[in-house]
Amino acid sequence: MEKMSVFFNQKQLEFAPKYEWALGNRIKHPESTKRAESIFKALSKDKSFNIIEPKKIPMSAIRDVHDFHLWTLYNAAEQLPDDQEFYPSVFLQRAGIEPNPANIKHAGYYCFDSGTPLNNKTLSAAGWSAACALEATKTVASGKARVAYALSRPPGHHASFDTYGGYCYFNNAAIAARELKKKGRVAILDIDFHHGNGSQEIFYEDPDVMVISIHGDPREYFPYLIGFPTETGKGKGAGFNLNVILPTGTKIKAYENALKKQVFPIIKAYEPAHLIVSAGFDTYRLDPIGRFDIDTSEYERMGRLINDLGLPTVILQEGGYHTKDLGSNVRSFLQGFL
Ligand code: Q9C
Ligand code: ZN
Repeated sequence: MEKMSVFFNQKQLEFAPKYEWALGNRIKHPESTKRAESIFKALSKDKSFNIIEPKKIPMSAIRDVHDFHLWTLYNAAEQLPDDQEFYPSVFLQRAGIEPNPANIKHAGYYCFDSGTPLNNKTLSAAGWSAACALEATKTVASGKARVAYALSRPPGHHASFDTYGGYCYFNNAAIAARELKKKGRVAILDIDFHHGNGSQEIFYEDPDVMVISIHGDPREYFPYLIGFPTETGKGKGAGFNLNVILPTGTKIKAYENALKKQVFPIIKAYEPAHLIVSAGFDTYRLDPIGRFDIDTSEYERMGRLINDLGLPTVILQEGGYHTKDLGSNVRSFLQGFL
């Protein structure tokens, strides 16, 4: 039996955000280390998976996608004392001076929400998360496997070229897409409950990377200001971005319909050489943040449908905040590819 490669580095667990400010309320941070532990546990006791530790943070691949100012800023955060987490107090986009990313007080220039803290472990964890994504990508790009999974945590799809937010610091899907672009067209299918605004922005004018996101209505849910069906790409990228909004309470039947009727025909017509799945599990019926109604066993069906596209596929972990069931949900989804 062929095993699926899974990429994860224990160093990712050293970053443990404590709380977020959610619409003015201080809540326990949903993106806890328990998420990755739940997934790690579920996959390590299943013989179908082979867990591999990436050995190097891919600085140049990160530089290919992001303004180096983000790196400099996270690097400045390494000077914070243990256990202090930093939230900017000022979010001025129309600054009177050139922002200095080495000054953590300027973080608000790069940060777009109040849920994504910096501490002295952020850079390392986000770097190793990107490493997982790139190793999974190389495994697929080299033809060593048709499908691979990166336990990329912290997640990535909300981070743009020069902004961070939504618990995301480096855009793992974009890092994967840049690598895969060397071998032809790439499609990113984002099934996280939230719109993948960072991925959309990075490839908005790029006809060689199509970005498709299926998500809850931004008029009601994060990131509020972006993710509408009218956003279809720009310049050479016009027509290569697709946003599909599904209603609160969406069940597997309606989700499947959206995949089969709206999404798959577009992917097939595009004929990508590779597929990247930004796999969020905050669509789970018990998720504390997302508001869809997908059950554990139904993720396997979702996985199988995507697998039936027959494309070489890199699966990247994004959201999913019901920590107890997250591992089973991921495992179920990945089984759909086996
Ligand atoms: N009370 C991802 O799933 N805050 N990010 C929500 C809920 C932001 C989610 C507040 C949600 C970001 C990768
Ligand atoms: Zn999400």
